[in-house]
Amino acid sequence: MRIVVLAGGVGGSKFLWGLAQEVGEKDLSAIVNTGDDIELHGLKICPDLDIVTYTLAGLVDTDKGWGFAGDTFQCMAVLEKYGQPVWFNLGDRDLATHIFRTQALRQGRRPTEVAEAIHRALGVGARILPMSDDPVATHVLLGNGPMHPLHFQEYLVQRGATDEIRGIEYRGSARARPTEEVLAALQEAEAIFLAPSNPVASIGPILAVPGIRECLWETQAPCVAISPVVGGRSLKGPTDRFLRWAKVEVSPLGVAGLYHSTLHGLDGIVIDVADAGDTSRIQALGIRVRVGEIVMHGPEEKRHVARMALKFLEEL
Ligand code: FO1
Repeated sequence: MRIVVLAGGVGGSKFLWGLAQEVGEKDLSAIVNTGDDIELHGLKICPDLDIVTYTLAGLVDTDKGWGFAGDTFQCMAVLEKYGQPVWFNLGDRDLATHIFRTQALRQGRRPTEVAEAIHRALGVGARILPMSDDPVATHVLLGNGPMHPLHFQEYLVQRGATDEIRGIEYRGSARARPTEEVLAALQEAEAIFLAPSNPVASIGPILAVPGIRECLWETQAPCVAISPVVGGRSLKGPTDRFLRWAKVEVSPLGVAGLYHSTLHGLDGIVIDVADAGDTSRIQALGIRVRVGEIVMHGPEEKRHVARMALKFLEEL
């Protein structure tokens, strides 16, 4: 079965890893958010693509959820001596990825080709596709009076996502086009999952690329979300803050409703036992619900969530 997963970084990669263990990598494609991409030290950094790649390659630092396991940060220490901003921690091995990517892009290779070269070199068999080859940069608008924009990584990492969000912009998205690879993956998909990633900051930029949402409107493939919210809180990061800004209830019901209206119909959602009370209200929207343990720490939990989602799909 050809499976496509729309994914952000840490939550998306955990779900993808579980799926890869259950169904193998051959028919698995990830369409990954690139709105978090940032240029630092003259290098193009694609955090979500790298998190997904390192996770599927079995190389990720599973404690942090990003970067290579066992990486060192000696280059950062020297950059700091040179007075360079070091708030975004780039490991020494991780830097090799950014150097290779930046060079390949400068030579004129497409971001999709470069992402493929990286994940193939690291031994990943699944297809890891940037949502677009065109640049999109997610910015968060802050401030009490006049609003000022901050790049998503500055908001998340530099400022710790503590400020109240006043707005969000997916800069460049209106001009961005999905790649042929993304369109083909969606058209050929027999099942589509929305990973347990931030619906506004991670899945939102993917759906904002003109053409992707339309593909999802038209697809015959079942579309199932895994809730990124458990018991009124984000599984990872500031998802709750972003949902509140979007005036979406911080619950599986809120997430299901958001996807249902954006996609003109969501077939199903996998929610945690802690939220079983939402079931009938989600079903009232015409969305099927599967309840189980969806918090993913260790490998067995990731495989369990994948198995549950696959079984749910069969029964839809
Ligand atoms: N997240 C942090 O909280 N602090 C960091 O210093 C940091 C560095 C980093 C470097 C490479 C990379 O691929 C990811 C990195 N992340 C870091 C994670 C990243 O900011 C976010 O988790 C994702 O963009 C959100 O999906």
